[in-house]
Amino acid sequence: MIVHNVELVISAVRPDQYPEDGLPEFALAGRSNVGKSSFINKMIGRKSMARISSKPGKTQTLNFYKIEEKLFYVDVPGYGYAKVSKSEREAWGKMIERYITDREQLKAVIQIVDLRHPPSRDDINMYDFMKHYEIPCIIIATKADKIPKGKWDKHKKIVRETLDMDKNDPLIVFSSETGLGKDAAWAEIEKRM
Ligand SMILES: Nc1nc2c(ncn2[C@@H]2O[C@H](COP(=O)(O)OP(=O)(O)OP(=O)(O)O)[C@@H](O)[C@H]2O)c(=O)[nH]1
Ligand SMILES: [Mg+2]
Repeated sequence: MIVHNVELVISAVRPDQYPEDGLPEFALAGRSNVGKSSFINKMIGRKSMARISSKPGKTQTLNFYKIEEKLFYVDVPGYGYAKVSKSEREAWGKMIERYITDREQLKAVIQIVDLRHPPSRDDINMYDFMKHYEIPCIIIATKADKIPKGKWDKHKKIVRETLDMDKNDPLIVFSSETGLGKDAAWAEIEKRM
């Protein structure tokens, strides 16, 4: 998709603030600092529409980006950020859980993992959570530019095995630096709109 129009419609913390357009929504999930906001920016061809962290934990609300009046990307705060308190973590969990499990417009969760490292315990829990609620998911293994091309397949296999991925779920090697995987990711998204 070639994107001309992007609008941050709302930064929501509660369901009554979610947009009411009825457009399909695609939510980003992943560890804090893994590259969720950078993924959105690359997909829409903007340098800094979604806020990129210099510090982890930057995204605190559900940020609904409307793309071409056709879909929303929902940027979600990352999990596993060590410096948040237990009560903040619980509030985060409730907000995300409510959105993911109750939202009719949610067509898929785009789970971002770091291609360089095996998925963490939190990554595995997130994936299991989606399987439990039967939420369609697209797995993006990002920061591919940081490892040599010759190692991508090996790392991809580790991601698939560690998450114990359903063989029908797509796993796309991606880079927000180079744009690798962008067309493949759009194809998976457009299929689910
Ligand atoms: N080399 C490289 N760096 C990346 C890539 N994607 C993200 N980064 C860097 O990783 C850092 C975190 O990126 P963000 O997109 O802010 O991560 P996030 O998942 O949105 O983080 P939170 O909002 O804190 O959960 C930034 O310094 C990015 O520039 C990538 O594909 N390649
Ligand atoms: Mg972010």
